[in-house]
Amino acid sequence: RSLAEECRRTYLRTQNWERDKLSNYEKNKNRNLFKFKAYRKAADLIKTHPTPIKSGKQAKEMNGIGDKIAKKIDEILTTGSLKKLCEVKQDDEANSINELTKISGVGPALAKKLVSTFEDLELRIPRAEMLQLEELVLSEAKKIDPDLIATACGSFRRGASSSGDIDFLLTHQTFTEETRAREAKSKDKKKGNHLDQLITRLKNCGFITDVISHGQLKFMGICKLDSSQHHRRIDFQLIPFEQYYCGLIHFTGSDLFNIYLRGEAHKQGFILNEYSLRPLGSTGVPGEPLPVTSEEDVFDYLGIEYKGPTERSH
Ligand code: DCP
Ligand code: MG
Ligand code: MN
Repeated sequence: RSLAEECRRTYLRTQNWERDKLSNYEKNKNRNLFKFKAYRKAADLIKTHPTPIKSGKQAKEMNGIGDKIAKKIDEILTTGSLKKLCEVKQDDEANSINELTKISGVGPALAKKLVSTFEDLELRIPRAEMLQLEELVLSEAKKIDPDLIATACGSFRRGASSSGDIDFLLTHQTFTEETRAREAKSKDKKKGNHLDQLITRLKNCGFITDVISHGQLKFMGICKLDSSQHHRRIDFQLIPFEQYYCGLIHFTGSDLFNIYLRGEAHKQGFILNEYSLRPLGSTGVPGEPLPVTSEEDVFDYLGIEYKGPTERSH
């Protein structure tokens, strides 16, 4: 491609970007699809018009350009700029929303929510509120099935006086790795697994306010205890029963404790991760996962004195 062609393309790209500014602003920040379409249509009409537009009045003769846009065209033609466009460019909130919508899976509604709750999500959660959050989730889990196992992990489980978010792990004696694999293949997802059922309940009671992502085994979202409280980040993971206690150790942390414990495992000829504890063969190839039905089991295999969650903060 010639340099001239590159310049032309770059010019068109920036022109398009400017052209989309007002329409994207209406779409993403104000959720006003009517204005979004109106601006986009007007911009297209002017761009494809065979001769340059000389006045708002002339533009108004075209189908799709009304009074308000005609006025803006006059403003641009007489002053060389547009006040509203300058304001939009300086609107940090609108710019943040626009940037977030570039992430796949993040639409304008979620982007707007994330920006409006950003200050909330920066705040730490006092332990007293964590205890209430835990109680609410556990009571909903119990209503689905009294045998559903749910544990609030992370810094909360280590006894921290405040936490950055809520990390919940879920399992059931009947939810094995085999069940998980079968469910992943099955097309019948109508009823939903225990994770789906719990999320549905927590949405229905108004606790979960937003979804960031929701997969077969992992949910990430935003919750709120009641109107007097802040929005909080909450994660759920559904874990096959055989892997639950290795998962519990992993998601209880701290991250530094995990590094320490994995290092110890290595020294003893094992490999420990968030799913399993496996012996390493003489060639360094991991064997089958060892049966683990409690956190203590892991420490026992390693010949290390058991450390409770509150002793794992560093
Ligand atoms: N974890 C880990 N390594 C990472 C990230 C996480 O081992 N890089 C594990 C240990 C953490 C747990 O997952 O304790 C939960 O992750 P969080 O980021 O939620 O960390 P905490 O709950 O410990 O702290 P916070 O209070 O900030 O949420
Ligand atoms: Mg956490
Ligand atoms: Mn977390």
